[in-house]
Amino acid sequence: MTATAVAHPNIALVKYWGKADASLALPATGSVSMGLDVFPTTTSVTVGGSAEDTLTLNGSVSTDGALVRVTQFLDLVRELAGSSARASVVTENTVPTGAGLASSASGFAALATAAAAAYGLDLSARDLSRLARRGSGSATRSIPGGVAVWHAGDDEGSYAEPIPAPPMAMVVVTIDAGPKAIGSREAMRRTIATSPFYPAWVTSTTETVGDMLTACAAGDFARIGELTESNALRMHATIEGAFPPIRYLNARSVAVFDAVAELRAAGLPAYATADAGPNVVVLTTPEDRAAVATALTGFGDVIESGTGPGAYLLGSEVPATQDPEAPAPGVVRPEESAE
Ligand code: 2P0
Repeated sequence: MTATAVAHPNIALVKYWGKADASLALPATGSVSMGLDVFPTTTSVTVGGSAEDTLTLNGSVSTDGALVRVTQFLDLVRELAGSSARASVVTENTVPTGAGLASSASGFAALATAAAAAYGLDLSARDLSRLARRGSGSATRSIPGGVAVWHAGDDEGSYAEPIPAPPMAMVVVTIDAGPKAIGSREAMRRTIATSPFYPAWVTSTTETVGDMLTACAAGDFARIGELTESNALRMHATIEGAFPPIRYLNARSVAVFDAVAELRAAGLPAYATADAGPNVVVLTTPEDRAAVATALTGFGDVIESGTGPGAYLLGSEVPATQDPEAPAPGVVRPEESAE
């Protein structure tokens, strides 16, 4: 059985930074995001036909930590499905991997959607979001797409769902598409263990989630924007308070924050945010996205995005052959790609 799914990244307006329970991937606070309509990840999962799980990422066979993480995730799916069959996973990721643009969000949302279908699970949107959470926290929010809240809570209660919000757009300013120096998982651990600001981050972010839900329901774009920029800077301040310190923003990132403040002063609705890397994402309105993108050309590679869809299945197919030794459609076996 093969199933193929597509998912998009999301950018948090109120950030997730820190776990309450690492084994269940429960966040310390809620978070709110906007799903993008650019940088999709397409993932096919074929169950059976191989003795071990395999992962082909952008045409290259993976044998490293990425495969370990995928296998651990598939173990959860197998447990739910009562299956011991191994799977071949083929994924095409158009997000700059590891650059702090949430490649794990679209990646695990697409994997959860495809794997659930391929293993024959019939999950509600809520349960699919809970499943994606176990792969990567931010993937929870890429299941609904759109503007979504991810609830803190226990295993049952920690899922993402869509919320009403005014029309919004984003402009992604890619300053550096290379892998970041320290992954967000390790950086979160270090922040919790050593940043004296972390308890205040948890308290203030819990409040900000409530304020953001109110602003979204009211359609108050300016309030959404100011909460977004403030919460991003609070997250970075908290991270910078770790020991040894972690600093994701560089001088060019800060220059974009300054340029966005100037755009605002000139009357454009624009608010900056940044995740675990130097790239800056600017929240704006659909009417103003082109003007914002034009103004920021020169700071980096500039890409406009509207509000994107939730994760979806492209369709399921039963492989033409039932021969367990035959390669599944579209799957590159390790021996075939060795050249
Ligand atoms: C977010 N980030 O809310 C925050 C803001 C990065 C900065 O979620 O350990 O890759 O897999 O749960 O989801 C990145 O963290 O971490 C992230 P895990 P994830 O988008």
